[in-house]
Amino acid sequence: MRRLLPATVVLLALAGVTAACGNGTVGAATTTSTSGATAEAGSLRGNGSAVATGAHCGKREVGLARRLSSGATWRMCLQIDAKRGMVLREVALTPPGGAVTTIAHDLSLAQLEVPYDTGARLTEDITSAGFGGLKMQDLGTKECAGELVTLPVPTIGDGSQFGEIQHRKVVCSEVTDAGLSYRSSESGKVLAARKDQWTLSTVSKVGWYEYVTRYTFGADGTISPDLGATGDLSPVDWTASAAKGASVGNGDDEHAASHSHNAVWRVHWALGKGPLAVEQYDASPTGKIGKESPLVDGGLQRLGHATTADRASRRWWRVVNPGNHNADGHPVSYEIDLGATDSFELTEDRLHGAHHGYDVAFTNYDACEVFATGNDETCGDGVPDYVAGDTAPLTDVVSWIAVGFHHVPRDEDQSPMELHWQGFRLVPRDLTATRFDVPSSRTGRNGQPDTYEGEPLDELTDVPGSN
Ligand SMILES: [Cu+2]
Repeated sequence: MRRLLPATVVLLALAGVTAACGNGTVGAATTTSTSGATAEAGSLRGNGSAVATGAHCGKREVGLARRLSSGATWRMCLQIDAKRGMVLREVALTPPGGAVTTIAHDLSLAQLEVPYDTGARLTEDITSAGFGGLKMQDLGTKECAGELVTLPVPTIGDGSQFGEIQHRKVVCSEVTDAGLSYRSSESGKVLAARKDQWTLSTVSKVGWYEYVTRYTFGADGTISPDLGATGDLSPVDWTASAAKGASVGNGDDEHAASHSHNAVWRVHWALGKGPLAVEQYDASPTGKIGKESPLVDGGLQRLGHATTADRASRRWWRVVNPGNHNADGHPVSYEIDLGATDSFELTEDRLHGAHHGYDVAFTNYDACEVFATGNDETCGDGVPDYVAGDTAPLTDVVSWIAVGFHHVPRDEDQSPMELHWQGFRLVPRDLTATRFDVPSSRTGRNGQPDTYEGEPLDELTDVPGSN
């Protein structure tokens, strides 16, 4: 189990949710620690000092905020949607000493498709079953070593029009140790620091599987969306074919069917105010060798219109605000880091005539475009339709991020199944001119230095062990 940090930062706050809302049933939001204490709403207490959250949350939302080890503060509004499950809204980050910046207007899962390799089953767990409503599980001390947050859980949509709203402890909020933040030794002195992170998670039981929706907010400004799966293998998806599954019982006759967990997340970006842009970075070796190493040329290319894109070596994307610069004069951006993923083509897209999957797609925001497939709205069935129908320049950017896991069952999946994870990271790129928490001895270090360990650089061209 991860070590739980002392409550250096607590909090929970909220704005706009203290009044009754929803079907007139919502009371003030509270959180309850697993030790039974209830967090005080309305202020953020970091290191003993109260900080207003400044969140402006809507009806059926709860405002949350945390100050982390770097001194950065995250704040956001949280809601539970019957289909999408946990939805994060107006996610804002205040670097230490900096101004608050809204990073994303909206962040949630947009689909989870599970096609079985036997061809016998395809589930769309977001648009069919839904991660919210009765599928969303109450949590206790086993699932949550931090604080439990009570949220309105609507059974239909966002609860604004139909269904019931239950108030249940469905979100776990934990601040945990996140390991080493940096280490750098200079002139025999070691500078090193650890960091913490803030995690929000829910559990949704869909059939035999139980899915953990998890968002981790780093002290360095990174957002890590992840989907975990546990529960049990499908008891009805077994096959005689060794090519379509793996034997997890005694011998080699019966195979639990292999299948894919095709997850797509939707991020509606903000990055402050003003029109945004999307850029793809690529780098390739030129084929020439320099004095010691191959020459590589790389650069950013603007993706001017809605598009899908695929992973490639040395390729990444960023969403950038060309009108919002950091103190170094660089436009503020966030990088989409897919990490390890099994690329996929959504089966529903293929059935609808799309010929090509994607790892990431970019479109202009449209409130009607919510799900990656099965959207079932006049604006299109899914992402390929959105891209095809979106001819305006990309400025109000939504990214659709596809992260797949081809699950070949193994003996250890019985029983219950060990949690397996898939996800990606959103990493600040030039949000601030330097790292958030510059130690005092490194203050002013920005750009190529004149000296290293007191030596002029021109005497350092052949430092032993340098690279
Ligand atoms: Cu699986």
